[in-house]
Amino acid sequence: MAIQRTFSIIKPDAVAKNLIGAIYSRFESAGLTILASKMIHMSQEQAEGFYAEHKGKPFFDGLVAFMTSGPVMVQVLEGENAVLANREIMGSTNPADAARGTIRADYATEVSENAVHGSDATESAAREIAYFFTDDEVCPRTR
Ligand code: DAT
Ligand code: MG
Repeated sequence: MAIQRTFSIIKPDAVAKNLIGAIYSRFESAGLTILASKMIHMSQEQAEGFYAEHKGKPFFDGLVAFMTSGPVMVQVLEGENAVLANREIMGSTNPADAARGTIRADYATEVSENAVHGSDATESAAREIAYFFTDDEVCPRTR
């Protein structure tokens, strides 16, 4: 195992439900350290670019509409095996399939509005972090 960084979004549904603090608490309790964080309201172009891998799928337009429907929190998380660790605490894409106690099981009900995003690999994590953060916005712990 190694220390990794991953990229996370608290999606518009969870922000609207005032769940930012509850979800940040899940990250920290799981040993994931927040190295960067900001609230943004994504433009259509930003959301389309972020989800480019899904362009052409039947849910793409709805996904972009949802992700631009309200503000989101974007963050960089760091920790042991962070990519997988974050995916584990998120739960399955469809909240109906998500394991008990995961973020999606507890805070989402629809596959189309599933509370959080998390990178699926170290390569996508690096790309996604660079998509939303400059190097000087990411603050490694010094103590
Ligand atoms: P994940 O977010 O778990 O990585 P994904 O990359 O397959 O899942 O899909 C990205 C997002 O697209 C997902 O969080 C919600 C939406 N999505 C995926 N499959 C969907 C579907 N069948 N219907 C509606 N939205 C879907
Ligand atoms: Mg994905």
